[in-house]
Amino acid sequence: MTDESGDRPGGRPERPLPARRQPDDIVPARPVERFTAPRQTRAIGGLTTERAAKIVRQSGDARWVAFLGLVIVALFVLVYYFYELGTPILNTTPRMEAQDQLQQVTSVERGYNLYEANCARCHGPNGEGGIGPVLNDQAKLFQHLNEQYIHNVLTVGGRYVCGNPKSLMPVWADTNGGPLNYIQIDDLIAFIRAPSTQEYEKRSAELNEPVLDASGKIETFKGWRDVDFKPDPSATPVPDCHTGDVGAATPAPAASLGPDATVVDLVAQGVAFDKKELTVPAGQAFGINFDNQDPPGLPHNVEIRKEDGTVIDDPATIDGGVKTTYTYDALTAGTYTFICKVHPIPAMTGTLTVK
Ligand code: HEC
Ligand SMILES: [Cu+2]
Repeated sequence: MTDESGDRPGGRPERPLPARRQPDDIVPARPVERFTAPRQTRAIGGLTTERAAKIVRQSGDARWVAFLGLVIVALFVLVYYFYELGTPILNTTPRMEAQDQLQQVTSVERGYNLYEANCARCHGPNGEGGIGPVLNDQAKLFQHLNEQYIHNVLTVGGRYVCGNPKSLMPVWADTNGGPLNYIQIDDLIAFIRAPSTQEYEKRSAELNEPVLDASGKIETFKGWRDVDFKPDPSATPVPDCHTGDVGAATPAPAASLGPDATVVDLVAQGVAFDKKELTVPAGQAFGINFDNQDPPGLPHNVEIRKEDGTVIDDPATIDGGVKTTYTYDALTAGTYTFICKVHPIPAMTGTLTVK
């Protein structure tokens, strides 16, 4: 049985592809008529009508499949677009933002545990201060306790940031021999700067599972930072390592002392007082002409303490390059300490004799 045998009933012989060329298929070497296809594409003469119809139908099917495929891809792109960027009508959160949000929450929740474990004993469980300065103060959180600064404090410790060789604030970053890695430092920063508008879940540090209170509810905490806080425009920027009240306006002008009141001079320079001994009369208000000759950004004050450490008078700090006259209430005879509250170091501590 050959191809040409034509023994199929009622049909012309079916030609296998490629069609064998007939001599008349050979294109003659004359100029080809424009816009005509070669003869073999025009002639489906070699096919049965059924076969030709099937081919047409099949190619129609293939086009359908291609079209559906395209529709699916187009729909996917559209849906993914809105998934990624948020839908305008349903108001869903864009995926990236949601992811960011989730990460921030996780970071704050881990930071909380790190804070309670490492920092609360000095800065208080809620950042209210204690051995260390207050941290949850809005005036501080507004600008002073920024990411960069906290990062710096935790990396080099209070010793460098506060210029206090005896600083109790340890180095935390493992790059400087501390116990915390950079992710933990970032988590701590996220926690300290967490907004008070958001509620976070307490999670167990080991299992990362929510901590339940006695009634079986998940325990939560809130951030410290009030996002709407605006500092008093007259407030001075909070100095580093500031321990006292913050956000207070610039020191009020000194109350005038009597004309015969004792006013002694004291200079601060290089994070040190120029005098270690001051003497004032007992039972009389007195003043200290205080000259901070350190560069701006290095605030000092002159606080008066009893020998047992009780603070008697705690005037506002003045910035580097500023002079002021502090006035103090009358003291009973005895020995007191005058000290810079920002730098309670030997170089900024002296003895005040009242007699
Ligand atoms: C042993 C006590 C102690 C511990 C623990 C401690 N701190 Fe401190 N921290 C201090 C003291 C004290 C200061 C003030 C620095 C100074 O006077 O030298 C300070 C200062 C700071 C400051 C600067 C505050 C400011 O207003 O400029 C930040 C921020 C801070 N600590 C964060 C932390 C964090 C976060 C932790 C936990 C990882 C921590 N501290 C653990 C004692 C401590
Ligand atoms: Cu000082």
